Amino acid sequence: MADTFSLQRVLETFRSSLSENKKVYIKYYIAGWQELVSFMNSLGNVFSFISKDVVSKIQILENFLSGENGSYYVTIQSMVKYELDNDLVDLTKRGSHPESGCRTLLRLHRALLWLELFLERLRTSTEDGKTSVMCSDAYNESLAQHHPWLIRKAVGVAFCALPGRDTFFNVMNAGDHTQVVALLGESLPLIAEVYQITEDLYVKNHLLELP
Ligand code: 1PW
Repeated sequence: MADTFSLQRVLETFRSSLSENKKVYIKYYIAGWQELVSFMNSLGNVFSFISKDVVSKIQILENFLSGENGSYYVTIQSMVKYELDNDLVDLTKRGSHPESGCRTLLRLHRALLWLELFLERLRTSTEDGKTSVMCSDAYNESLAQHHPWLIRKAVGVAFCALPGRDTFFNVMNAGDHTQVVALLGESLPLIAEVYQITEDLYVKNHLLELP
């Protein structure tokens, strides 16, 4: 991971996460999140409680991937099959498998919808658009319904500290505004596809409400 964030790299990583036969590679999925974490960190301390949680989720998945059963964790599809076949998932309440790969990835998956909605708003925003509003609208439409009141409040405070649209575009390191917008237009369908494949898999296996 390089020091400076680049939107291009995030998108390339998510692109690499999709195999030809529509499997999602966990290695690249979490690498994409790692890039986003470096981005959040560059936005200041107010985001550190958000990035800390994402970092710990990335770490859990990385540990599975590099552990003795790592070969089952290569794709999201193989992980779901392996964990379900071997009763490694707490399905209704947290018990002996509180940090399964399935429930951990579900948290990132829900956050990915937020990201998708937010980037879509940013892409179609006009010069006077406020990033804090785009962020919180996207949040309220997605992740917020999975968060308790206290977290929603804290996330709301963090959003208020977001830099303006211009700074945001610059931090993304992807050229001028037109280029950023073009890059977003090209890549959002990709993030949406990764999201949808995961969503379908989780629906099919009744995993969307994992505790
Ligand atoms: C500026 C663009 C950045 C996009 C990053 C999106 C990341 C959103 C993560 C929000 C995390 C808020 C604090 C943590 C909350 C956890 O309780 C929650 N985690 C997530 C990722 O939603 C649920 O995890 P848990 O408590 O069930 O282990």
